Amino acid sequence: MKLNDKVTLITGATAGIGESCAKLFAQQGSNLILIGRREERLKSLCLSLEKEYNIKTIYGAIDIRNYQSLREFIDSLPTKFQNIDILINNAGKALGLGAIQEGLIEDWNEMIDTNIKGLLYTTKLVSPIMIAKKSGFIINISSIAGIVTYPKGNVYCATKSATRTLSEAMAIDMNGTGVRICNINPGMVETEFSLVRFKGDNERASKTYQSFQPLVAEDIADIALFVATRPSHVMIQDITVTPTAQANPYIVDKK
Ligand code: 8X3
Repeated sequence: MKLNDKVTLITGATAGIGESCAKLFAQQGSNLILIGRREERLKSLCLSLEKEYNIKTIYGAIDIRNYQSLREFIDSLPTKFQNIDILINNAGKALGLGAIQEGLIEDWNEMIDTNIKGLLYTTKLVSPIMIAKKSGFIINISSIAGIVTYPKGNVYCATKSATRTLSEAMAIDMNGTGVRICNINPGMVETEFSLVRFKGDNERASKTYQSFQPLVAEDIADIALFVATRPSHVMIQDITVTPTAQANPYIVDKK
């Protein structure tokens, strides 16, 4: 039990990397605050993790684009959840894959509001708690798309590039406070990511991960756990992780 009695807050916890982090951190004894939009999923995840790992959980069925509801939820956390030790800023999405000149304003807004503004809102609410106790860890889930811009990725790539920049900014601005920051840039991970990007087109989504072995959500959760369990003088700042078959967004060894 590496994280006994710690409190970890995870956004986008209902599926994929967020859900895997919840499971892995619970397994190590961390209590959990799970945020997501799908209440039924959050409820059953919390129940099963409490039962299996004997930890405490609380969930908020919140869209992180809504600063007011996020603030009310965090401000009214029961005492035992108030001392947040680890924040995993995971919530994020890609919507559509198309040329910028044909882009949809509502997709752009949703990506920018979730991936950038939602991450900022959560960080603004949680970081003062960490700074007050002179310790904490913020893990931001960015993407290889934030390092290499690929065709038709435009706004999604921009939001992930912003995530990397904000991770760097957090490390600078919180230097000396005891709060550590890590930015993780995953390559292709098979989750609901492509199903969301292609708006429910299952065939198109599953093609993304055909003919090579993609990463799975647990691979990223495993890295987040490693990062979060280093001694307090060690801050891993930036990690890029791809499937062995992927060199960059363009070069994927598909058999
Ligand atoms: C997900 C990875 O390469 O599909 O962020 O953009 S990629």
